[in-house]
Amino acid sequence: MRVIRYIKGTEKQLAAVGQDNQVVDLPYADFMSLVAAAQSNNKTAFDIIKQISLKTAGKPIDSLTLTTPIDAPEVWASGVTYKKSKEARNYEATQGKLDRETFYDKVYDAERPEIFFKSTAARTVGPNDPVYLRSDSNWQIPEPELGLVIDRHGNVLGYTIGNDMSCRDIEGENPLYLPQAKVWKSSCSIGPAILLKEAVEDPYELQIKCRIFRENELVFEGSAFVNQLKRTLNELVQYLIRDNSIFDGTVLLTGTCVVPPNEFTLQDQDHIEIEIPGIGVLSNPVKQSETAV
Ligand code: DO4
Ligand code: MG
Repeated sequence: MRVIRYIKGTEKQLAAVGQDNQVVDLPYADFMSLVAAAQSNNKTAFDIIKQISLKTAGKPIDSLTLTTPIDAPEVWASGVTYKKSKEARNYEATQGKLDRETFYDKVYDAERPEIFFKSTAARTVGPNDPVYLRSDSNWQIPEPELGLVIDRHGNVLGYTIGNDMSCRDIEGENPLYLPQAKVWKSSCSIGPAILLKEAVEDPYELQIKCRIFRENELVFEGSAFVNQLKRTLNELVQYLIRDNSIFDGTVLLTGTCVVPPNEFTLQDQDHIEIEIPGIGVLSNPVKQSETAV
């Protein structure tokens, strides 16, 4: 069972999507209101949706204009949680020489994970919105990641897809540039749905796929499973919430495990698709930012 939002007139309408891709409107302002209503009745969001869906006829999801499933007040991200990411970061940091131990080797093995601030609601885009390229980077990639939707206590409420757009040259020049390599206008995309926690038997079995198209040709395709993660999802959440103020509906991205080849960089008008079967396909065109440097 998934939760989406779509554009209805001038509003964002919360809705549930069943296995048959039929959409039923939900009488709640947003995802956290649904969760709060469920909790005040000692139920889960899954129970409430099941009741409503049984009584209501659905409409096909393809007929709707989807938007972010939640206005996540903050998006945080985890780094170097997969071997593939460690290898890619080492390539950036050593200019391909791979001749020394780096901070990335150390953080991959350390007890404390890398957790960084990624985005705010205003910088985060949803399905079919453009993600932007920085004007001062020549080496940019999407980072397809599993996103955890959590409440203020760190309880996982559901799973979504995130794109942690990244500038490999800026981070590779100096890791202290990480905020600029990670955060700019429309550098984060989430959606298209929240797969309810109760609907997922084992999140480590989820598969993450990424496809990049240029002039309608497939120029990159890759996939991996969440079970390749070096750490547990709970460990990442526990480090995020430790001594921190976290807000209901925060999204924690869990790191990338699919990295395009080192010679690849995104271009204006490319098209990115990130798919997690069970959640859907997060599809975004790529747009060059117009700021001159
Ligand atoms: O230190 C860089 C961040 C790495 C990252 O975003 C990832 O592994 O997904
Ligand atoms: Mg990342």
